[in-house]
Amino acid sequence: MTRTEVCENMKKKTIFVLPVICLLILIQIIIVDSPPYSITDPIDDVRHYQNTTLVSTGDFHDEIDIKEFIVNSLDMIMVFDDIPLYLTDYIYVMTVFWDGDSNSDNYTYAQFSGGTINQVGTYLFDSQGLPVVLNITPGAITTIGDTLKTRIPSFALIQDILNPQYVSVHASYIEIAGQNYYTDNLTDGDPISGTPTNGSPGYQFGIVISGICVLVIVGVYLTRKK
Ligand SMILES: [Ca+2]
Ligand SMILES: [Ca+2]
Repeated sequence: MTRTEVCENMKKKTIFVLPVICLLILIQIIIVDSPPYSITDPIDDVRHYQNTTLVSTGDFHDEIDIKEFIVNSLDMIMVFDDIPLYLTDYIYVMTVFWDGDSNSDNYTYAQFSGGTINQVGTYLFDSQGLPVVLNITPGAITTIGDTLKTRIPSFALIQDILNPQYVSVHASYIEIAGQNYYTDNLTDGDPISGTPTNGSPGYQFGIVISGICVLVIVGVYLTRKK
């Protein structure tokens, strides 16, 4: 190969490689520069139930007192008044419904509880309601200071990740001895009367399922402790 041919070859390679490099840089810029989705919750608004009766609302168990919930292009983050605990009798749940078409029930569900359950899953469906992504990642949730953070499985496949359709996050502590139940939750979006995307049967079904999951966990704890 002559020197001229080598130069020509390099030029051709550059023509192909350069756009790819530019695209990668652009993706990085978009990920870094996009402002995250964030919702806030007051501090000292933890509800205290005894048996099933609401006793008071106030400054109880800072480790479940939600301050903020954040979604960036990669992660979901819950911020508390104190360090969240991966211990028996504690339950932390994050449920986020994503953008989709009229038949969508795309969502990510994360659970961190009891010192035994640490799991996050993303479930995405096509326009026929058939599953296209079912990505469950065990052990992905970590505590960092006063936060609980998890990478969102298949984040790159979620449309409009910084503009979720509906968010429901929840933290609770069960004190069996005194039949005390402490809980704080934060929601955003309307699960019933939102846009047509929000109102699909699958979407509401998903919310009911996540609610049932919490109830089942609480039931298991109460039964175990009797
Ligand atoms: Ca507090
Ligand atoms: Ca709170």
